[in-house]
Amino acid sequence: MDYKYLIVEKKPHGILLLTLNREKSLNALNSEMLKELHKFFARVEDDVRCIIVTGAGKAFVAGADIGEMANFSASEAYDFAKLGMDTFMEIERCRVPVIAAVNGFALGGGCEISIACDIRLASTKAKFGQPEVGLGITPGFGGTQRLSRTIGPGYAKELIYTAETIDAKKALEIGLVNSVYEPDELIDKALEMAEKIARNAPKAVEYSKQSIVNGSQTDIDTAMQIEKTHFGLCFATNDQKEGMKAFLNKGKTEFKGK
Ligand code: CO8
Repeated sequence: MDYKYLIVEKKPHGILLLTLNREKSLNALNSEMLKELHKFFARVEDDVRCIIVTGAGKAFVAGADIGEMANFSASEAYDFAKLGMDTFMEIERCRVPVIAAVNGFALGGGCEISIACDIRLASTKAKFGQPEVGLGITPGFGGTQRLSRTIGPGYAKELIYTAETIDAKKALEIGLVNSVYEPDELIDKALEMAEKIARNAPKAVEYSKQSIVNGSQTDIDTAMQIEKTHFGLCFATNDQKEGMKAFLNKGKTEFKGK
């Protein structure tokens, strides 16, 4: 499939490297790019095991496109927020883990897309922030909800109310990113992590993701029920049988995803 703003590279072990590519505007998200992203995440093929998202040039994503938003009516703004939210929900609910390799500015919608991903790795050049209130708007692509759930309400409120930008070191300190790497190491480190994920039983990884994502949005009893259901479903897979047999025979297995 051809995209105007997305570069999709197939890497070994079922890994896709997705580069957001609107470099002249620091990969700012316009409607067209959001629609492409929605399409991409809604159609992840069966042989894919992990997706890495990064940005072309010096930015990851410098936010939603301010030029496009500037003259929105309230209803156009609502529709744009809905498009962004639906798109990021596709990422959050994507069958396979999604790693954000944050290479530079991740501001506003850029920070929001990173927190819709499962894991964030950052380059030392990454900068995070929710500058919206400085533009007279609120975060609108899920930031008020996902940021609190990722780093807790205290830091989320500080970032959103002050509109301040933080560097990668501070992002690591507050748990917004898992690790920080030199810029030229970032993609290799993300690929390394993706390969580790890809070597494990695909259905077990998928069910784990569903348990974490769906369980975090409900009460503890329902969440435990979700985990039990997924745990049980693993025992209907061949990979569970082969994986445990290989352990007991002190061997190894190549998981098939079935
Ligand atoms: N939208 C549109 N264009 C942008 C954006 C953006 N978010 N960010 C950068 N650009 C453009 C610049 O206008 C510039 O274009 P040109 O070359 O034509 O003048 C080009 O990218 C390069 O940018 P700069 O020259 O400004 O580069 P600097 O290195 O000097 O600065 C910054 C980089 C600090 C990232 C700066 O560009 C900046 O502050 N950008 C805006 C960041 C921002 O405020 N982002 C939040 C936007 S609001 C948002 O994301 C809300 C999400 C929810 C929306 C819900 C809708 C209802």
